[in-house]
Amino acid sequence: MNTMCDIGIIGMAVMGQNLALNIARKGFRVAVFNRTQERTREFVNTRLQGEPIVPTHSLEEFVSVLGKPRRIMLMVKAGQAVDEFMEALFPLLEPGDLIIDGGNSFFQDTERRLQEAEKRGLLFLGTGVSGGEYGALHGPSIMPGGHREGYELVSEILERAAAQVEDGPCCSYLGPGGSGHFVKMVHNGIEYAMMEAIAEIYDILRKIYGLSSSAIQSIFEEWNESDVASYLVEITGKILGVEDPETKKPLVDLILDAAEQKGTGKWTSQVAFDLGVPTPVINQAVIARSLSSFKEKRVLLSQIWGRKNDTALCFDSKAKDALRQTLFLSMVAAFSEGFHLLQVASEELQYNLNLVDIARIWKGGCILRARMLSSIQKALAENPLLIFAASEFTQKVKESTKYARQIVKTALEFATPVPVLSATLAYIDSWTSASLPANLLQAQRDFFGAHTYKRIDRPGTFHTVWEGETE
Ligand code: 2AM
Repeated sequence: MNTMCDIGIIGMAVMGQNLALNIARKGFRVAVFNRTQERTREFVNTRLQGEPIVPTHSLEEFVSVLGKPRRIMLMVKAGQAVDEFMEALFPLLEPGDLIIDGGNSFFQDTERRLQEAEKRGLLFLGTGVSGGEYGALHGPSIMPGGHREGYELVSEILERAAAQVEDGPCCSYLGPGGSGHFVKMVHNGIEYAMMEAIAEIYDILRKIYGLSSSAIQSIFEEWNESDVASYLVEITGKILGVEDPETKKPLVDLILDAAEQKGTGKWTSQVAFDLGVPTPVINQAVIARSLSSFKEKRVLLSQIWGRKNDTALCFDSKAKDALRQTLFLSMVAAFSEGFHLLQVASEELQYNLNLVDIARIWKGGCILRARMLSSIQKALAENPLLIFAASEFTQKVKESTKYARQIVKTALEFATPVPVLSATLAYIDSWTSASLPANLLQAQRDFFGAHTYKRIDRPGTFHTVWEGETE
């Protein structure tokens, strides 16, 4: 019997442990290593139930138990830890061996690491893994990019470990270079937007309609059987039903309203700016998290402003339907922005991405999984300018827009901030406006900076002396 391991995983925090268990339960032999040995020991003592997992205590031992070509997956903190492990592994590996970075690395770091691996004749994959701890154990969505020959060495392992949906495993080779981590970054940007859209709807329900957490829980449970059915809507319903064991109050009511972030949403916005792709819905979600973190200052200002939270509106099925349609619209807008960004990146960075396949691997395992992804697959197959404008969506989006206007108007009247819901409308309204006020912007630019402008009635570039003499 061959006792060499099929794959090795470095990093035994929960994601690494769960992925190791998942892969081992599919019948592969897995070597594991962690910088701090105690973590490996604890994993072996508390979680193994006869799975073919081989704990190792030094990198040399780890490498020595791997079958060749060696396949090594790093599940360590993004940043320096990845570089340190790569440096330490280089002298122990041989040409043709594969390193996979399964953390949330920035795609440009992945491009650099791929070059470094290539210089040594090694193969490299930068791989997004989404689905959190549960997904890692039961089947995540896996987004690998980098050397195709590298993917071929692990395709069977990764595809069997991934979530399975009706049209295959949620894992597919995405493209060269840092494309896997790029796709994961955009996945997270869309995730920020969907989370904030849900949070804004929740805020309207509690502040403007005065509903309790348990009443809102029922609404999200009901919506999880509708066109907004998704993992994030599902967990929102579950969260709202959890009681604090001590106070017996809904736990969510006791959580400080100051969000944190690790940076993938911010990266999405930064890269979108760099590539000239408008992503206002995602941007507003990133800003909303930043603004929420200034809790003390907000409390102070709310006192100066004399803000009161009096509810006034009566909640009925019409309001509920309008809110669902508003959420649907924001979700479609977030996906539209994300796929637009992927489309542009695919050309600019020569990733040659298959967008339909990306929608497919997001259908299971990951945080973005949503019923609407089947429609998005169809929409993308049409190759539309933007998803919301594909024939699969136009009618429904037009209809939802009417409801979203009512909801945003109500929120504005009650001074309840809805940055993502309103950016959704601005995004769709801007894209569908033949005329925007940028003529005035061009005139202003030409006035103060002689930046010139173009005219609608004749070709050429023009400059005007707008006021007085130039000398
Ligand atoms: P540790 O258990 O030794 O801290 C998530 O933090 C994972 O990344 C853990 O397995 C952790 O190892 C590892 N990690 C974080 N920073 C690291 C570093 N600088 N070098 C090696 N491993 C690191």
